[in-house]
Amino acid sequence: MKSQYADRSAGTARNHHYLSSDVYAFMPRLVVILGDQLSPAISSLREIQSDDVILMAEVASEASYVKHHSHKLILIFSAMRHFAATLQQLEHQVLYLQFQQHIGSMTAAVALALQQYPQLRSIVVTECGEYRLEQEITGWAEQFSMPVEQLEDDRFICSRQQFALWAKDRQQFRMEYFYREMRRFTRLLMSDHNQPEGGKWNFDKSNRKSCPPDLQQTPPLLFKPDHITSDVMALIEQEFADNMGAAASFSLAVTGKQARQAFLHFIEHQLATFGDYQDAMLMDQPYLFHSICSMYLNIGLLDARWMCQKVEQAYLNGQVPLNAAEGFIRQIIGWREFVRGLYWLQMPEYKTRNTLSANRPLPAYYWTGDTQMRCMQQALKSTIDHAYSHHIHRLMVTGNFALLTGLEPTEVTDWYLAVYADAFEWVELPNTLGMALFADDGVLASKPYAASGKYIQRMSNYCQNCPYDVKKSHGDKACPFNALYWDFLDRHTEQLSGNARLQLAYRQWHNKAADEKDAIRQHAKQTLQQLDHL
Ligand code: DLZ
Ligand code: SF4
Repeated sequence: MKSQYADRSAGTARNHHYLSSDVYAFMPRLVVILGDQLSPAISSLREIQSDDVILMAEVASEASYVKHHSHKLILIFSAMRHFAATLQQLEHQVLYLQFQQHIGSMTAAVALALQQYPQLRSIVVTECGEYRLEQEITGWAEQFSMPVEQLEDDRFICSRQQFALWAKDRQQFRMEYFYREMRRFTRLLMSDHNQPEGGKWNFDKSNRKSCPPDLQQTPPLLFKPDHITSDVMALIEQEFADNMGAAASFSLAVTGKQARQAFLHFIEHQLATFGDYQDAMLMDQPYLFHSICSMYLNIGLLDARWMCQKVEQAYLNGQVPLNAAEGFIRQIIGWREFVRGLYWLQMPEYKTRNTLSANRPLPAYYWTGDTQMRCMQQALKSTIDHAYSHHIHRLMVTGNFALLTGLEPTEVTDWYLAVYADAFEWVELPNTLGMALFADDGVLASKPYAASGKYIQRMSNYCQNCPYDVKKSHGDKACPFNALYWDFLDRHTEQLSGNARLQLAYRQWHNKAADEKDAIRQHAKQTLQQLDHL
């Protein structure tokens, strides 16, 4: 099966809406590579010439715009250092500025580079992943009086412009329709007659089994730190002592080669089972059958097309079932591309949204994990220990709790951006503000992902290990999620009761006896008052 997108990845993608002039084509350039652009085939490196200088810099502003988890900092700095070493081996001129050199920002790093190499005449960078930094980069042309070329980031399959075209004239953006177009475009899991493999586009309903606690699991491939990583671990331990996470337990991949090994290990040992148990949660099993590769993909150590082709091959070879292959590919060419498109389409206004007027501060235990609620404690423990928790922890436990309790969106989104090794704003913001908090008035999700303890009970074995009682909605030791869920619906009746997908839930609420409703409201009120002490 030939994929049409494979050809596109081999071409060059030059984004002409920024300054670009042939006059500068033969003059030495400063090529800036950011910490999440560690891909040998990235557009900014594709036409590199011998007298160009590559700049990579560990800078204070990027390392502290949120209080990043220490593993995220180690991952990015160590992977940057390994990538720079590879570029140097390929005999490129690389100016690498380490954190110890106290460079304040990417702009300060560029200023230093231009001072050190006065022969440079223009700046080239692949478009970055956050609006905040894009604004900074856009100021360079004026500040340094030279052309700045921002190239398309064609590591993504759908460009920002293509997404805008898709979105034009649509009232609603639904991932499912976007995903179908991406399947047709990439030809992944498509029959020769342009029909989806297995006769269905989406096997989501076959991805929701709860997991037997004794099911055999193979852990993900982890890596012993080499001397470069060990140096970075010591640096982060010293300079970011207050940040979440123990630097000493860092064991992620830091090179493309390691990341590919980790992904192939996932295909061999976990993917077949991943399909069924994508949404399951188990006590002290943070990984289950997930790939733990999103952080590698998002900093450029893995290539999305390569990953999808490997997964498709595993299906075609009979190694994994269709619900697993389709479920994985949907995450990459569906959700991942979709949220990125929406982010750029709607920034900067998107970040200011707060549809449900949520205004409560984030409870302290989001940073410490110190809570009695077993589900929250497990999701937070995984976050603190590994800078990782899987999508159902993020959406249906910590995210659901933030939605039900009305936590202020910026506090929540800054937290997600800080604590996950794979979090960059293009992916984190739509997932948190839109999907988890429903703060964007349904642009991303067709209904709020609000759920009571019943959902968590169905998908995990947490409730049987929890001091709260999942069967109770009020009274002593009642599961906080239950009263909060009904109270959430009640509080937002005006805004949400018209939503077609919430009709059943509202009917159930209205059918409750008046004194039961009052007891639930009262319990929710108390719970909200004690939010920091649950
Ligand atoms: C996230 C991050 C961190 C922590 N540190 C750096 C850094 O020191 N230097 C750098 O070039 N990039 C870093 N990054 C990644 C950038 O913040 C990233 O490019 C933006 O988040 C936009 O995608
Ligand atoms: Fe979470 Fe409630 Fe279950 Fe406890 S009983 S684990 S708080 S859902």
